[in-house]
Amino acid sequence: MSLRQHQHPLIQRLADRIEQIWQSALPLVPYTLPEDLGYVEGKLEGERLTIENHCYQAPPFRKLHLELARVGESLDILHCVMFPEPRYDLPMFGCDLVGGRGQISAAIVDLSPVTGQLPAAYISALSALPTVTFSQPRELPPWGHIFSPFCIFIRPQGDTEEQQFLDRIGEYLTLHCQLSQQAVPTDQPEAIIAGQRQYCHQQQQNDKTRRVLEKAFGSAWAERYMTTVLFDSL
Ligand code: BLA
Repeated sequence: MSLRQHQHPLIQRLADRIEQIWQSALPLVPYTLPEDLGYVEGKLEGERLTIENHCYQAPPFRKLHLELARVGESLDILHCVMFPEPRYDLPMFGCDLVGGRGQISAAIVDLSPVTGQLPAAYISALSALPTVTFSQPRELPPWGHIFSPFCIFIRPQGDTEEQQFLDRIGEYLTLHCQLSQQAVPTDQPEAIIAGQRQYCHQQQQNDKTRRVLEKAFGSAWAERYMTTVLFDSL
């Protein structure tokens, strides 16, 4: 039984959209996660947490990760990160949708640079997208200085904004798949490796994610999951 069919409709649609764009733009091959971490269920003091991972590889990405999660009967999560190979100075595509019972409370998408600034081709392509405005922007947490000026972090209001957010993610992702295919490798990956490490280190400071995982699986498991599956650095 697929978790997706039971999740918030925006999460289902976004998961479908991400996979559809990946399949049409990239030559995907399966990526094997540590064996016990593909599909996991946990229950300690809190509610049951179910996690379903979809993981691939395709040049020039070392890992494409789409994760669907459900806490209890009501909290639904979509998490997606694309990790470029370290020889490519490409941004990290990341998005996270958190919500349930009809309302998405957090919707974030970004193409985050790892060596200071986004490549010029990304800046011009992102700047050329038509402007969209959302009525309830949210403030980034202190660890969020890793995100680019193109980061969108909102609480979407109503069907129109949900659709606009979905479309904007599709645009970021399509553009990223296209531009990544033209990227030229460097023979000096040190700065890129350091940048990806910093990105992952900052994401690991997200206490809201950590707390959900700790409540269901305990703190050692949460630490291992955050550092090997969600944000593994090189
Ligand atoms: C917020 N992430 C959250 C929240 C929860 C989770 C419960 C709080 C929702 C809210 O404030 O309305 C939980 N997210 C999870 C869990 C997983 C997950 C359990 O992915 C995985 C199993 N988070 C990411 C990525 C980004 C991200 C890739 O995983 C961005 C590219 C961002 N999530 C992010 C941010 C917040 C958030 C910025 C708000 C944090 C805050 O307000 O402190």
